[in-house]
Amino acid sequence: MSSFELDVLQGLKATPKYLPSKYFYDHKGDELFIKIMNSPEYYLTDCEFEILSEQAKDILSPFEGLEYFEIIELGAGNGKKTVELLRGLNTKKFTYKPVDISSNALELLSKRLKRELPQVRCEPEQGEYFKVLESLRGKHPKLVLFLGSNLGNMVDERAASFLGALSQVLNSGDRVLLGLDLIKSREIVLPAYNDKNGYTAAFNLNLLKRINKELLGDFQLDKFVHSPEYDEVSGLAKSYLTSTENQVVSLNKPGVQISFQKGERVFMEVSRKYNDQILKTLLTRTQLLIEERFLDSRKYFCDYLLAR
Ligand code: AVJ
Repeated sequence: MSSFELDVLQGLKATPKYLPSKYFYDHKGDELFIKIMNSPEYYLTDCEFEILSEQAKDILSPFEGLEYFEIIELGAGNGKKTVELLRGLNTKKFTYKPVDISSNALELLSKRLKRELPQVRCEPEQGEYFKVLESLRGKHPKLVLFLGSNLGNMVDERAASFLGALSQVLNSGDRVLLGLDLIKSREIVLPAYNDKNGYTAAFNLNLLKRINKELLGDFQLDKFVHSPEYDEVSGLAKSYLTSTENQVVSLNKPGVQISFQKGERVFMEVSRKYNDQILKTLLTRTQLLIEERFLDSRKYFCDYLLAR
């Protein structure tokens, strides 16, 4: 059984039901995520783009005097923001190693880099963050980029263990640039996860489509609605798909039937919002310290420079 099949089965048999958001990113999912990032409601990308393009020099200053270093990007996506950061650098001095779960996204990124920064040495690697960590060990000084509030898709416990594992493969003096969306009012956050064009709804429903295709399922997409929620005290944004009626769905690949009650929700994704305190708690059992904060002009988003 593939891990997709196992994970889907486990999630749909659980109470309450859930599906892992890491499976959003098939070809169609990548396309929809780019549409989300380009939506006016999705402020995260604009904020981080502003930070990286206007403060690149300050962000990279710890690496200024070095002869050679590596820039590793976890969950690189299409690299639009990263190009801004790399633009000012002397290309002989570093190698850029983007890592992403989507080989499709890595291809788009390589093309963008060839077009916009043809001199940059780029060594892409396809894989899951947790699984590629070991391969990061090495003696060259490193800057690890983990941008876009990608950490927010992990529940706190998992985020803490991820940061711990990351810290363990780094050497003293290495840095992490961690891009995190900050806690703010629901008037700003909720629309980012419920855009008017319906790209976010389609992004969530696309996972049901993927299950239909790859696990021979018969989900009827018009019988589920996207229902996001956000609690501005805890900073947790969550997405659900809610069943609009009592129904039974078959997955012919594992050969199971799953019943849904009218109004029953399938938990799809957490997008955590942060503040200093939450980050410090996640860092307690790591050897990483907050060295600097880089904010956008609206103070919606923060790129934290962490030092090991
Ligand atoms: C990929 C984690 C940055 O949670 O904001 C966007 C994914 N999901 N809209 C986020 C996402 C729905 C996104 N990150």
